[in-house]
Amino acid sequence: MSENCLFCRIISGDIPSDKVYEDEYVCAFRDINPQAPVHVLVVPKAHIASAADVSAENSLYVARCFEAIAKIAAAEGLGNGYRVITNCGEDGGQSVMHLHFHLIGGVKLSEKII
Ligand code: DGP
Repeated sequence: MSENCLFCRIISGDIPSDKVYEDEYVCAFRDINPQAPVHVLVVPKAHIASAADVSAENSLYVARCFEAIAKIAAAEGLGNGYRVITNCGEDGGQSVMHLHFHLIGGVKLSEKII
């Protein structure tokens, strides 16, 4: 837990959020500024700053995030597909420096970058 980190404070319950999933490793809550009908942030409970900070020591958290994504997507009715995005660092457009995966769906998504 990092005292100054917004997502650590959401995980701890210090700051309220609309949580949709939680387990020992993962917390997931709705994005405050949704870009699609379903827009959930899937966040490791360990403070990992970004994708650039994933290592052999903490990669279990990342694996658990993707296990959670599959469960949340099913629970949110995204059987027809969805997109998972992580922004990394300044050039990648990351604004909150706690690793998170945007789970986006509920509509036919356009604006593919890749
Ligand atoms: P990124 O730009 O990839 O670092 O994504 C950060 C996301 O976090 C952005 O889509 C908006 C969301 N966000 C920022 N502050 C809050 C908050 O206080 N609560 C919730 N639920 N989401 C937030």
